[in-house]
Amino acid sequence: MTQKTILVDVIPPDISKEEGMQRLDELESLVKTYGGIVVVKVIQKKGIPDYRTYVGSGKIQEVLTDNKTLDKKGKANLLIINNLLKPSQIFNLGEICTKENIEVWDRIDLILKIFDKHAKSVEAKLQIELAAIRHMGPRIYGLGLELTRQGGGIGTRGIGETNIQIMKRHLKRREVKIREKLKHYDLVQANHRKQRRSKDLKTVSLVGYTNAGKSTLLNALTKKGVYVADKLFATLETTVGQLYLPQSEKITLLSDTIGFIQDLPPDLIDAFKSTLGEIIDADLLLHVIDVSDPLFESKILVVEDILSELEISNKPKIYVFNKTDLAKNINKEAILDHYNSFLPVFISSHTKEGLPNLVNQIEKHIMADAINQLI
Ligand SMILES: Nc1nc2c(ncn2[C@@H]2O[C@H](COP(=O)(O)OP(=O)(O)OP(=O)(O)O)[C@@H](O)[C@H]2O)c(=O)[nH]1
Ligand SMILES: [Mg+2]
Repeated sequence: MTQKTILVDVIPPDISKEEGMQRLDELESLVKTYGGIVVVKVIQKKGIPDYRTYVGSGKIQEVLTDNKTLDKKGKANLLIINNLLKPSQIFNLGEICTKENIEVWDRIDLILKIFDKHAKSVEAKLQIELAAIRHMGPRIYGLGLELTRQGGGIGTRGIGETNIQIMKRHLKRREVKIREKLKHYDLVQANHRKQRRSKDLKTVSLVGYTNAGKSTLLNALTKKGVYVADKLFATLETTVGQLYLPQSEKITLLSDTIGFIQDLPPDLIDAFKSTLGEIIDADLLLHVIDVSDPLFESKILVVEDILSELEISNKPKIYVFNKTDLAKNINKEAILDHYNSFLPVFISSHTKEGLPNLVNQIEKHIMADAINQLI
């Protein structure tokens, strides 16, 4: 069944209406990637989110009442809040919305559902399951709290708590098992990387916000035919291609992996460490930026925050401003000036403009690195 979705975003009062709409547009793209349809979009400006239901309860009632007036075809069956909610807030909202046959997800639920739907490798599936346990687990523990608070009769409370204890133990055991399995993949990949190092192969990793054009760039620079789409999270796995460096006549490896997005909790990033291993071990990062996106500056900061989370913010990197064919009115001088320390280059992965210069910059870096290691 197609999910007909109501989107709600709670934003601080100082965020402009325009930025608010752009946040909702991103959420809508995520819903489309998942295969759902958006029927209503709501923004609530609120300094502090509601303690019980995150969105103010008046607002929720208003949304539900409006939904009732729609005909059967248009009625929503899913409500997504564009934020990270506390377990009790999801529980309370769920209590209100199930009466109207509407399910409630937060932003991370949606991202996890997309990953789950699109992941193919066993490794990616394990990482997603781990992330889901880390994200959903506290809801079950939180539910324990809810039941204790609400439980009238001693008997019912006892039963509720016992079930929750069983569930909690089950999830803990599953988490340990998944982590063990993932360790095996970590080892296999670490061995691959060791072998490459012994062959003196350097690795360059593409990083960036989702949809920036990382996979398109990988395809333009190597013979890999990676899946490219105007969707968020088109890539969920790591691909490594070979890049020929013409001056030194050497090969370097270029890897592409999952993109980043704002509001990813550290637990989720941690679950994906196995896929992100390639980035963590890379000799050089190419931070790919969609320069035609009006929000590109704030997206650069989101990516930098995640790199810090992964403890690799100090790795050598080149800022690659992509999609110049779509961004005719940008002020290149100002960008060059502002991001000067990250050796900014402008490219279009579509028209291939700027690619020789990018390869040149990569080669300079790799060769300088090799010379440094000799000294
Ligand atoms: N016009 C134009 N479109 C581009 C360019 N580079 C990529 N695109 C388009 O941007 C969209 C996203 O490209 P991808 O390469 O899938 O982006 P990605 O960064 O790998 O995205 P995820 O894997 O989802 O994180 C696709 O529709 C591409 O065709 C470019 O230089 N110019
Ligand atoms: Mg991709």
